[in-house]
Amino acid sequence: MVIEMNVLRYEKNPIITPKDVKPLHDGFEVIGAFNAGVAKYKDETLLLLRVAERPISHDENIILAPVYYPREERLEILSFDKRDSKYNFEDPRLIRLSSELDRFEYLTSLSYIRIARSKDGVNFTIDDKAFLYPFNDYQIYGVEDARCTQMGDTYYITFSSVSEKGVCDSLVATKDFDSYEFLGNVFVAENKDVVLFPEKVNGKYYALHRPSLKSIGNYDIWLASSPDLESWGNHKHLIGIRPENWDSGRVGAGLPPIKTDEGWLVIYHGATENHKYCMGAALLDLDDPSIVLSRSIQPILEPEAEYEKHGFFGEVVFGCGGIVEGDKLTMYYGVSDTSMAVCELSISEILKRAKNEI
Ligand code: MAN
Repeated sequence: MVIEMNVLRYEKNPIITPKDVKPLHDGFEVIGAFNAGVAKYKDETLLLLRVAERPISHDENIILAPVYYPREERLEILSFDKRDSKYNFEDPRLIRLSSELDRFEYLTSLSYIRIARSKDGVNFTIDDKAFLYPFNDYQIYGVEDARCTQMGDTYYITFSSVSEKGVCDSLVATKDFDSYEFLGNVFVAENKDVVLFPEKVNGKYYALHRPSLKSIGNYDIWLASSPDLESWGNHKHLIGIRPENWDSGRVGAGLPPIKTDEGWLVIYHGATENHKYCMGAALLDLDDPSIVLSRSIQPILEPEAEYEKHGFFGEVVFGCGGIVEGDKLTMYYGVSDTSMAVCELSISEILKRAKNEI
């Protein structure tokens, strides 16, 4: 018997919407403030928002694509005619060649990471400037989907860097959420959803990552370890897609793994082939995270509320971080590639679901 999970969605949801964010670029509109990494810093909750800005098109037949060249600090706006059959514009996020629908040529928005700060975890003030704005050649189409893992007084932030070279994963470290140190592109393209464990296991750092395979294999979660956070190896396949399930199309790590008495609790996203995104849970062995102890058959969160079902790209809940206090997980999650929402869940209940006891 499947018992409903107790998911307490906040009444104020969505807590941050594009309207709350002032565009950084003249002639642009903010179309998304979503998929935020989360940090507890001093007495504040910080959301590392993915802000997506799009050049405003004044002609309904014209689709624009922004590209930013950091070396020259130059923003270029490319223009495409919707009637040009060489291109396909069906997915609002992308511009694709009609002859190659399994890849994209350009994105219709430029994403960067901007910080929202709050003392109560619900009412946020958004910084006037970007925290992470494209700063190298691997990021000319933007930086996306930050995850933040605290170790001591240092916060490590992983994110996707997008360019014509592919989507790779980059790492920066900060102690003050003002400046940061770039530690490199830690996972080669094409890869997404890199999430660091909050402590070493048997003397090594660990990360979950998601290669996006093209010739054979699926969009599955892998595990890697590192002596120094910069060079990663010992890759192991960890959590695969499950045909006919809510995670049949792709899976990817969500929040930094949570240490519990029963194991590392991994809260990940899974999507169907039709791009409906839910969140689910798996449990890894504390001493050897390459051992999957169990995995939820049912999701822990799925798109149900209006703001989760409708938006720029609907039917998406996408959690990248949360705050744990005792048994309570306050999970912040992107909704419909548009806004941020928050809910409270019980860790012990998630563990039960991960073990398929509820
Ligand atoms: C996917 C989506 C987009 C994202 C691109 C590049 O198509 O997640 O939102 O911009 O990949 O990462």
